[in-house]
Amino acid sequence: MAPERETQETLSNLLREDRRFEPPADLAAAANVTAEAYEEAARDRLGFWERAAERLTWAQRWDTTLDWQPPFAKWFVNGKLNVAYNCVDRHVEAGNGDKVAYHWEGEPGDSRTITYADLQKEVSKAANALTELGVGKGDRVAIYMPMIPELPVSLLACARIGAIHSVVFGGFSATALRSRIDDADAKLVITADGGYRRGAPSALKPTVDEAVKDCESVEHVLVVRRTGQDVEQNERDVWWHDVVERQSDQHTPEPHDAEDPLYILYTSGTTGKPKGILHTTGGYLTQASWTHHAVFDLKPETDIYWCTADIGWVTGHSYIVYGPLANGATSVIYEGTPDTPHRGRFWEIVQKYKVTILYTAPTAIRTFMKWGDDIPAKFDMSSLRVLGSVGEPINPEAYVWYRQHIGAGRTPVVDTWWQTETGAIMISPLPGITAAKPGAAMQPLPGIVADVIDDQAQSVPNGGGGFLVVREPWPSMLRTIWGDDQRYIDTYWSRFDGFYFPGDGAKKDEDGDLWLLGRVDDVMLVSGHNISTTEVESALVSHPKVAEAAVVGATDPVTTQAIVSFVILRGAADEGADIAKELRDHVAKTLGPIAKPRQILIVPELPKTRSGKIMRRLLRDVAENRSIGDVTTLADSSVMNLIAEKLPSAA
Ligand code: 6R9
Repeated sequence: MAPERETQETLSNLLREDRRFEPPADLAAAANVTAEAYEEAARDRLGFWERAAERLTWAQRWDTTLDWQPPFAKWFVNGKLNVAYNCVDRHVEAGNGDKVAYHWEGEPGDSRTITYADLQKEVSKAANALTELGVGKGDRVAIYMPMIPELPVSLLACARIGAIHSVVFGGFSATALRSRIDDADAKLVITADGGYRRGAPSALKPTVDEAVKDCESVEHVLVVRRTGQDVEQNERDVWWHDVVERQSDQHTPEPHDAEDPLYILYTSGTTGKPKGILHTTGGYLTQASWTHHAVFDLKPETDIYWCTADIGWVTGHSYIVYGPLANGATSVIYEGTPDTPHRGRFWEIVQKYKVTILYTAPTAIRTFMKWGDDIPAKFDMSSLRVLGSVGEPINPEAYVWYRQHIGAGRTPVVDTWWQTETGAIMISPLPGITAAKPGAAMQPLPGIVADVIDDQAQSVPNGGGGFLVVREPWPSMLRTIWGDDQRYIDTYWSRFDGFYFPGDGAKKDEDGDLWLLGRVDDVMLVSGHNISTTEVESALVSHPKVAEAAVVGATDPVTTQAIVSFVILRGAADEGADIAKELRDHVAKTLGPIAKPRQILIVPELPKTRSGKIMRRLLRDVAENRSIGDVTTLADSSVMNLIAEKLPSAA
């Protein structure tokens, strides 16, 4: 047997999952999108995206739908539209000015209700202020803010005047912020004195002060007062309440070209300098809004939608700001953490606003599992009708727990695969159509052509595993890496000629449905078998005592790599003397002896990026007794010490 074949079979034969969840009949009967959408898109892919684009309001219709000079795409060529007009003004003009755009919930318990008419005024004032500060079309604006209403207002104000925003997550250091300001040559930084996190004000302004020191491109720093903390007043600083509040609340949005840049968002990747992912106007908004309408079955008149991500990540850009607003949705925005002031905070918010659609991440779901079933059980969450997941592969056990304990066993769960680079959801079940399998992203959305290929770039048969690729351009695809076309080509389009390679492994099951297996860099090689970290982690999480698990391959003289697992136990679970043996045997029984971990370490926390993804690279350093590498993208750097302390008790 050739090694590649063996690889595929190993990948495909590990985890077996037979559970299926049919869509609820009432949801299916009234769904926004029916199975015909797949046929329609298969017959005429570009026509399908044209109809999706027609959901938006264009000042001038495009003349060519797609201009594809691989790997550079232009969508809706010569079309003109204004993103802020589409997200705000057109809803007011349609008579929906009194409709709530955002129910904003501050961490300390303060709240604000912002209607579409309010948003139109706020965005207009902010757009006028940006103009007064000398920001014009094509200029870059760095935004470093807590999750307060002025954050989406800032994005929309930039979009309105055609300035390019670059949001930097509020947890990043001054060095990280500075390198992003420099790379984009930003003219303005918008920030706040601070935000609330874990029950206390957390300062942001000092980080900005440090970042912009001696930085020539930045002309002004616009500061929102949120916490009332003391801030240093520098020459370039201006207060939001001085400059924005006195502006006129009238502003005429100019149409921009469909291919004018909308934003840059930096993604760190695994190594090297952060990549400034560039998104443009018409195609991005088309796919962000269509996917939000389709994947969440959004009914703008009745739904209350809540995406728990931070706007600092792409999920917040596409599914808190642009998608939902383009669709006229009513959304919830929450400023703080899920455990402040108590571990039921999310469920209290669901109950308070009668949230119907909830979109969160596997890392959060596994944390809630760890905290215990009794917490969500205390709240009335009968309003929920669709649940979503994004950010990492969702382990089948976490999926089933989410459906059961948050969705009362009624709600479909959509596992949505996509990236900063893809701009919008690419692979996902559709809640009124798909009989979903826990842990599977299922099928590419209508209009998306994705596949799993082997290292010879051949499509793998059902039952096979390999590399996920996208075969055709899509409207919300990144256009390039800011200022570095060559890196764009090298990173995404060079591994397989003519295909976009996102860097993820995947398998096709016997029905041809897709299962994401994590980053290909994380795949382990054990005695000649490729084993995915995701599958071993899912096997561990399927044990009743386990809340979370991270698995890495550590160099081993006999087996090339050996599986080392880091495990967090569930709240009430008792370690017991033989827990390591119990878990090793459980993995062997679930996946087969080849996947049995050499070592199981019980740890209190796992190292995660600030967006909640497990950093296996650091765990590999631990497993191979190396000094620990670069921890600057880690959310909490003390975690590595907690893990190191656990090493002597290694099983
Ligand atoms: C939206 C977002 C992208 C990477 C991606 C993949 C992982 C995201 C996933 C998933 C399995 C899912 N990922 N969603 N893996 N199933 N449903 O997270 O963007 O921060 O750029 O990360 O996240 O590895 O390549 P981004």
